[in-house]
Amino acid sequence: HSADAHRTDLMTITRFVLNEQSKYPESRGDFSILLNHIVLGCKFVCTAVNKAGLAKLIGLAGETNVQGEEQKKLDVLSNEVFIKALVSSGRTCILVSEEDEEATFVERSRRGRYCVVFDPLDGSSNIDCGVSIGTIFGIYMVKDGHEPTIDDVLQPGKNMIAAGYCMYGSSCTLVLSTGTGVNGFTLDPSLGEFILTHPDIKIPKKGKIYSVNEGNAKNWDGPTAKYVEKCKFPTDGSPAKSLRYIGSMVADVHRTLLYGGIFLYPADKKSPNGKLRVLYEVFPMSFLMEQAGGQAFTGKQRALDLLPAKIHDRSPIFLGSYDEVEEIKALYAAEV
Ligand code: AHM
Ligand code: MG
Repeated sequence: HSADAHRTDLMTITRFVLNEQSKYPESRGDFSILLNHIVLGCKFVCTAVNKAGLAKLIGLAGETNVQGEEQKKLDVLSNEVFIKALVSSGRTCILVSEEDEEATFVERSRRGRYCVVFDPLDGSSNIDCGVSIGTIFGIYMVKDGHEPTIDDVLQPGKNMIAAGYCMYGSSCTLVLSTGTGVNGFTLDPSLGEFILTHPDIKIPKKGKIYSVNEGNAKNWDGPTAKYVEKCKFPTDGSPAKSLRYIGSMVADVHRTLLYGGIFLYPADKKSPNGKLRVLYEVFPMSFLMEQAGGQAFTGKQRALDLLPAKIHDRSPIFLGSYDEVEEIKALYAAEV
């Protein structure tokens, strides 16, 4: 009988979040409305990504569409969709997107209490060959009714009230945390709904996989180099780790979350702050990792304690299974 119940009593992401929010008497349903608009953006991007190969056909017909506009690149299109969905939700006041140099301040008449930082389509080097890509987002809340300023988003990641990502992979998966654990939802294309498929995700305490762009090895610092060397040639009798690197943060982090292991984008001589952006890449993923029982470290401190000075700041990042990040921390501590 319980198997039947699973199939007929579908826990959609909307229902799940409404349930969660109803635990807080002060909740006015604003968060659920905001999330619905993020979900709409994810569904749109999912459809667009699935059609990306076919879109080329239209392009071939003359490189311009009926309106005479040049065909928009998928990342630009995704950005526009998210900005418009978030503004029209009426629940946001500041939006920070990887695609836009400046933050968007929502006009007073459509303003709400939430700030959303996001990368609408991360891993764009993977678009043209059909490899998994994703959207990453983090949410802050402006508590009192003051006039929003950029300092409302230049906040440590630990102040986020929610974070998540959507992976456009062999299926479309949305992973979300509102600060009480991590849950995964898979898009049922026939229903157009995200259904709870991965309740209460916990990352394995130890991992057998490391994930890093080893092409940068000649420029690494000592602790990173030592850690990766140990992955390949362990000295404590443990088996060597496997290397998996997609080059799409959402996909690499998703695998790390489900299978355990570690994902690294360290500093190197050429990029002393690494590559990944603090606000909308490092913070949301670190938030999810901690909520799943893992850790996230910058080489100097807990990632979620960072205070970004500018909206597009970068930071080195090591995140994943608790024990793996402990090892990295020990190597960095031994260095100073
Ligand atoms: P992007 O925002 O230009 O797509 O770059 C971010 C991506 C991440 O998804 C991924 O983890 C990283 O860049 C890979 O970088 P590299 O090609 O240097 O290994
Ligand atoms: Mg990115």
